[in-house]
Amino acid sequence: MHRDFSNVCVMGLGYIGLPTAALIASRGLNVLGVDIDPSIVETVSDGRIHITEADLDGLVQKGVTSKRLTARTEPDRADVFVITVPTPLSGNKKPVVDHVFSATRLIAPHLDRDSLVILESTCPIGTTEKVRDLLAGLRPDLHFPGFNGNGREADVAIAYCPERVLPGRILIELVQNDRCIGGLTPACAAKARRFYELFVRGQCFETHARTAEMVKLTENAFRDANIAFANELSLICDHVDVDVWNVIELANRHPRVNILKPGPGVGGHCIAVDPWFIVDAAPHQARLIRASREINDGKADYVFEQAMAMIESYPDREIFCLGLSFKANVDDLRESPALEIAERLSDTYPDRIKVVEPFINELPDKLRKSGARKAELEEALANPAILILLVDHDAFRRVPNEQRHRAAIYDTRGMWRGRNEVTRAGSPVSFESMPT
Ligand code: SAJ
Repeated sequence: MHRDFSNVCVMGLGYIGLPTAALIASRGLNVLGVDIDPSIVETVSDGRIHITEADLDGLVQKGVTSKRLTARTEPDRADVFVITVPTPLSGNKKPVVDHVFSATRLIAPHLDRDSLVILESTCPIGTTEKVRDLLAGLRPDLHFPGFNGNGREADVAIAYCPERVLPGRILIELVQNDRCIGGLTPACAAKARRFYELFVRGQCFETHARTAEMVKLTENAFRDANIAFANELSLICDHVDVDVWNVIELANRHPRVNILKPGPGVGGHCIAVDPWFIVDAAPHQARLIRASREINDGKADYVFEQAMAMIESYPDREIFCLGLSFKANVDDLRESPALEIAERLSDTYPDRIKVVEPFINELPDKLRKSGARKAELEEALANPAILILLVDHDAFRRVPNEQRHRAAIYDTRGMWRGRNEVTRAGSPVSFESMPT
């Protein structure tokens, strides 16, 4: 069954590429992981990992030891090429697809009759067709899907199959989640599906590449809009002096209401980014999607201002920011609102900000240069300090009420709502006057 797909080349060994490569290798296929960064290639070749993700270290080590997983800076001949490279946003909120096209150029010389090319990176609508056009230009000796081949079957199959795994649960979700398989032609989709069925237990749904591209963007824009609702609600509740957490808890008892959690904003390389791809493609139509992005980005500004107000009311206290990552229990700082808020506070109060972040060893340069210092949780709890809780890491959740009741707390995640505390998503509250 593996014959068509026995050699797989995964282009990009990041948060998606590396777990995907290791998982495929664990199913008995030979996987070459390719990354342009030699330090990543060296780390993976040693059987180690450069990111934090549950159970990934063991799987990579096993893959490398069994020689099923190798890593290099250049691709080689393979039956399947899976492109999992980043597609960031430019400063003016336009998708940057350059990495996809350079990965495409790199694989072009290694394509053969019967090769399968799969694009997994989040992309603007039409990118899979552009990948095909680029390959067709580079390999005039091969026939590509959707080009006039005078009735001849395409030599190379091309499909768009977006990843949809949640950081922190990547290995579980790579196997369990349903997949959307978008072929440039039905034959491409059918072939890509056979490949995914080697390691996916969820259902695989075949569709057109353009539809699959839109599905991926839709999923993240949907979540962004839902979080924007919660964030806007938190501002409204602060304004009318009502506890938003209580409102959400009670509203969610309605059988058809399920409000997400407000926070300091939305981060990560997906939800904070992908909706802009839709806005870029349809600026006049994507009004709610744009507004959601603006509401979620604006929440970080609001939290920064509220934190400043709290710091001004406790001028003599030490200030601790709890958490920097974009969400709980990960080490990923990309687009993190917590990082942005900590940086802005440290710029405003140089040499005064201490940061507790159990998932990283060193503070990012910008924070260090403004005099911020890394601290342990115990230090933050030792004396009555200002605690600005930015990330809902489990380590923070476990702090008992009696260890924090003397602190001035700004709980942006609604995590420390206890018997003795009134916490808001927006305004700072709490504290030393609370009974023990
Ligand atoms: N957040 C809130 N309130 C909530 C839920 C999340 O403020 O109620 C914040 C988080 O703190 C974080 C951000 O939103 O800053 C995004 O976190 P997330 O856990 O919602 O999503 P990601 O970015 O880790 O992963 C998303 C997922 N997409 C959806 O749930 C629709 C994942 O399935 C995708 O594979 C991933 O994006 C991706 O790679 O596109």
